Amino acid sequence: MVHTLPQLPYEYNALEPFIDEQTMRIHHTKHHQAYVDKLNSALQNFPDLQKKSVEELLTNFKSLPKDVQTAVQNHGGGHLNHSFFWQLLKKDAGQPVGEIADVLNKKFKGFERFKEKFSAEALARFGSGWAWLVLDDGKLKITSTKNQDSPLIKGQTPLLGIDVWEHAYYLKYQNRRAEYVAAFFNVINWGKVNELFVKAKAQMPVAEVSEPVPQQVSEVQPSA
Ligand code: MN3
Repeated sequence: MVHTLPQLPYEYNALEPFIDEQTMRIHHTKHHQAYVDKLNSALQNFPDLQKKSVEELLTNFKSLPKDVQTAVQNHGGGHLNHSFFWQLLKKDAGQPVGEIADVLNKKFKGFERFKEKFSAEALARFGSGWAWLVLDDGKLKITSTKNQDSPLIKGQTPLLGIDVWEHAYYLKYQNRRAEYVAAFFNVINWGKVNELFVKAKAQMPVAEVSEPVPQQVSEVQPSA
């Protein structure tokens, strides 16, 4: 497949004043587009790999030919991370909703504590990278990655992520990453985060995020 730049589900100015229009426009049409183009070019000599989605490429990263691994890690990761990031942002976003709200409260002893820990992770990531909320072996975890490394490479399922490359905030916030991270909390699409959580939870044996269920036979019962 030829990888393409996904459209944003909102206007470039939708996230003002928290993330400015110019940053969104350049981030999407220049930075994200460059990851897409470089991924396509890296896969030119690998017809088998061209059939795979970027999720498949990253999930099976270790089985890829050595000479394409770095390109997939950087540009495949860049393409996937940004595609993910755009969906997680929303105009007029509110507080966490649904199951993820309960689980964050329980796990981090309140949403404010979660916010502190997630922000601290985003500030501690030295240089370029991302901070994440992931499901790792059924457990919620706050973590970060360098450059464009995707949590998928480590077998983790991302639920929320913040791009802390300077290109994501420099025009408006310059060196003030902490202000950008604080602003990010005004534009998180918690409905989407919850949807990802519910989907990921259904696909894995969950140790921590739900009470143990003796036998999950009820899952296969028809609903009507
Ligand atoms: Mn970026």
